[in-house]
Amino acid sequence: MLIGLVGKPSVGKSTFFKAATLAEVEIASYPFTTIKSNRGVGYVKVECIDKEFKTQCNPSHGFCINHQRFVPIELMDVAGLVPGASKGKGLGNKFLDELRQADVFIHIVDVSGTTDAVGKETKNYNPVQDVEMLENELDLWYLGILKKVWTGFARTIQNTKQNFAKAVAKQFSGLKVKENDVKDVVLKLNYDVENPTTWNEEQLMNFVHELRHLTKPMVIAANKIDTEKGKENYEKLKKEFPNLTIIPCSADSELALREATKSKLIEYIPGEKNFKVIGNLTENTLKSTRQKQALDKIKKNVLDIYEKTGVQTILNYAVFDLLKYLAVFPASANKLADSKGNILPDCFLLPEASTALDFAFFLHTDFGNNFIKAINAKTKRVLGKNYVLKHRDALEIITK
Ligand SMILES: Nc1nc2c(ncn2[C@@H]2O[C@H](COP(=O)(O)OP(=O)(O)OP(=O)(O)O)[C@@H](O)[C@H]2O)c(=O)[nH]1
Ligand SMILES: [Mg+2]
Repeated sequence: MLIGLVGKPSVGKSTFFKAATLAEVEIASYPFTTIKSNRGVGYVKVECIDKEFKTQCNPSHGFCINHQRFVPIELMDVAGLVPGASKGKGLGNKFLDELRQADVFIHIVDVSGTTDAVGKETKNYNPVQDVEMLENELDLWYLGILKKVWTGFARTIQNTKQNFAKAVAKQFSGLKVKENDVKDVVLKLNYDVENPTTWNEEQLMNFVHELRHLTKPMVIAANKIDTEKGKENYEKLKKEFPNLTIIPCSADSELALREATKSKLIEYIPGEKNFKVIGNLTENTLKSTRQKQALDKIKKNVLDIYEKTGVQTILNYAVFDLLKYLAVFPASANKLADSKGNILPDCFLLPEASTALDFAFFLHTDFGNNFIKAINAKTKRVLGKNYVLKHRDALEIITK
């Protein structure tokens, strides 16, 4: 699973990326700081099941603090997107191609009002237009891909009576578009799919718009909420786009908290409201006074008001609310450890509506092929192959 961070230049995409991954990437206040895309590992937070088993897990991927399990996911940070990007403006549409593989987008919007449409410093800028710009550019990007082939494509479908959904899914397969996605869009729009040559420009645009919405769902991070105009602009966004999910965010604060945690200055669990000062920060030196002042500011301007920095909330929202993934643990009721003695070493993310058999195949083809039954490790109940997995399920697969 890949999460793409998108937005105009200078909004804090790389800051968000660094806060989530702690990878070394360049961050600066001028536009187009990022040219080459960055990929890294971030985490979604799941309430670990080890607590229910009265034990402490040893994850082989990710980590677990206070029974909060952090499960790895992949993130991608790309160059800033400016008006006209789909036609090659700014750094053009090359990097849009890199976003093809993303399953979901986080649109980072700068609510400080201090960066203009192309990411340059300004004052009193209204970020509402940034949301419209990005949505429009993404639609135009999809439209470009379809239009490149449309005339011949539509004619062939019509003449050879091909299945429309199948043909479009093939054309957009690089964008992870599935046949069922196209079917859903067609059903909603009710266009004549047997005669696609009759579609006009508006119909094509509506079609790609719906397809993009469905196949690249998006959440908005109202970033730089810690700034003077942050709250005001965040409220503006919410009023203008009541149907979008907009989550207040301070990527910069999350980065500071995670770095301070890494340096053992504080104890902080990503996504929580509080942190605890430890280590050298208790000393009475100039450096530690400054660091403490910075942390106090984060507490006062972000945590006390919004209860969290937003970074973890947004990642979780993208994976569990938009993509509806499920976290599933391989485990048996009597034995939670693997052969090396690691307790509950794995936690996997599976797509919505996955079954016990899907899980078996996910673990190993042999498990799938030789599946007899599954056992719910929490209840010890026997489950058949069609059992639909639930979030935080723990399952043992019994094979022939
Ligand atoms: N106040 C505040 N500043 C932030 C926040 N997040 C990022 N910034 C600042 O915004 C500026 C741009 O940050 P970047 O992360 O480089 O932005 P970007 O979107 O990756 O920019 P490009 O790579 O140029 O597209 C930097 O000066 C950051 O320190 C935040 O939450 N609050
Ligand atoms: Mg950047």
